[in-house]
Amino acid sequence: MMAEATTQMFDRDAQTMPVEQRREQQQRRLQELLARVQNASPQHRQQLHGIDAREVTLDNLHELPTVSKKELREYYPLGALCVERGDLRRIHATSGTSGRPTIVAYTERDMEVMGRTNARVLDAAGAKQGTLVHNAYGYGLFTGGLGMHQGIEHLGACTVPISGGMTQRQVTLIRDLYPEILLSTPSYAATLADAMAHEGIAASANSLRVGIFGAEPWSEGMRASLQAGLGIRAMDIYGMCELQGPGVAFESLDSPGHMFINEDFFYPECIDPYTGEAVPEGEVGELVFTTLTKEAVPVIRYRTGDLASLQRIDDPGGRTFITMSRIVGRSDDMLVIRGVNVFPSEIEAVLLTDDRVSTAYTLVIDERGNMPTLTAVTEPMPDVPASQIDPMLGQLQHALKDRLGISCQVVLSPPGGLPRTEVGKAVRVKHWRKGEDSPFPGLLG
Ligand code: DLL
Repeated sequence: MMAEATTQMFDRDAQTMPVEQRREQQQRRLQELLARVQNASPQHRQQLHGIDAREVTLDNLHELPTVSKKELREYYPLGALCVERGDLRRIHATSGTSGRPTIVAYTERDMEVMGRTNARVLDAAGAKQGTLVHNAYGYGLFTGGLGMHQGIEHLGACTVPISGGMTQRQVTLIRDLYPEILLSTPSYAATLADAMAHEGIAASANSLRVGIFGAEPWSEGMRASLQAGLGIRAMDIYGMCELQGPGVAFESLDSPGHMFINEDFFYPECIDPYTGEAVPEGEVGELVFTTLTKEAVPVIRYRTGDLASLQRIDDPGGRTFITMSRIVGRSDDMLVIRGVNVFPSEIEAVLLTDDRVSTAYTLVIDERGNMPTLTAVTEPMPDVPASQIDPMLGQLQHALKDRLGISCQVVLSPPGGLPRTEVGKAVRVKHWRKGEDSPFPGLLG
């Protein structure tokens, strides 16, 4: 399967283009973009004020101001639009925690890029014309479902557009239709794995070969759990609505741990989130992207808030795109517990390397006292003997202290007692504030 995916690579010329030649293409696209958008919207006019677009190159791009989600929100709903409304073909949005959603829009060409980049993602996972793909990303305003759908159709594969939720029906359809590829958030894939185990369907007995998981943070521990629980290769996909949706970067079967960035469309930089300076290759910083060809709502130096590192690798499959690591955290997800910075994904990484606990967990930050404290609520697997529970808790707490540098209490809920993701993204962190009831009555407080 691997060799075939390599020899018959979809969009091979673009994916294997020599780096220097691609840089020229990026340079050309950057200049076209700047010339096109400079006066096309109030957002772009403000961001590019006083800048001579003809002088901007990939080498001095870092001197342009960045733009953040907060700044884009000021142009809600379509104040950053750079084309006529009549040229739009689709609108997506994210719910947004601050009340105002982020609206994104696409022209026909933007849709074509969405299809093409996601066809690359699927191809890198071994999909071909006719491959059956079970698409459990949410359909609707969220970009996941329809964005991947676009890629499946572009590749000529076949979709089961099931969306999220109704897990029982999903298990039945996977059993009856024999899809080879599963698309979903990692937390929903865990829900499906639990449901299949509950039905007595062994991991080796289902038809799935590969899962392409993203849209929320996950860890290598989760990867191992999903691979074992579903009998698949679990691959990472990264994206965000402001850039397009899914399909910004993807792993291939040959490149676990490295996601190729579709950098002919999304030009990446990695900066120190505090100073804004570029960080050296291989070091973790905040990802910043410029959408080189986007027409409807292009972004220039968009600060994603996502922390990862960039690295050029020698890809056995021949792709020449720069790669990014797994997302290690978001600058705004960082918990500061007694002065120590902690990312929820670090805690997941520790919990899920222990296969005596399930993939369901919730972190509770107890903020009722002067000093916040951290508790991880998880579940033992049903087959863990009672005599092992106490030693297991001790080992987990020890491993967490080792990794995080602060204490994290571990509390067990009865097997199956924690909420499972059904639709949307997993909510892993709960803040317990003064005057509020315990988020887990009977277990905490
Ligand atoms: O989540 C787009 C998407 C759909 C990506 C399907 C992958 C698959 P948003 O709803 O705008 O878009 O959320 C974007 O989700 O800034 C990251 O913080 C997070 N995220 C996305 N992919 C990953 C990943 C879609 N593979 C935000 N690992 C991003 C960790 C991810 N976090």
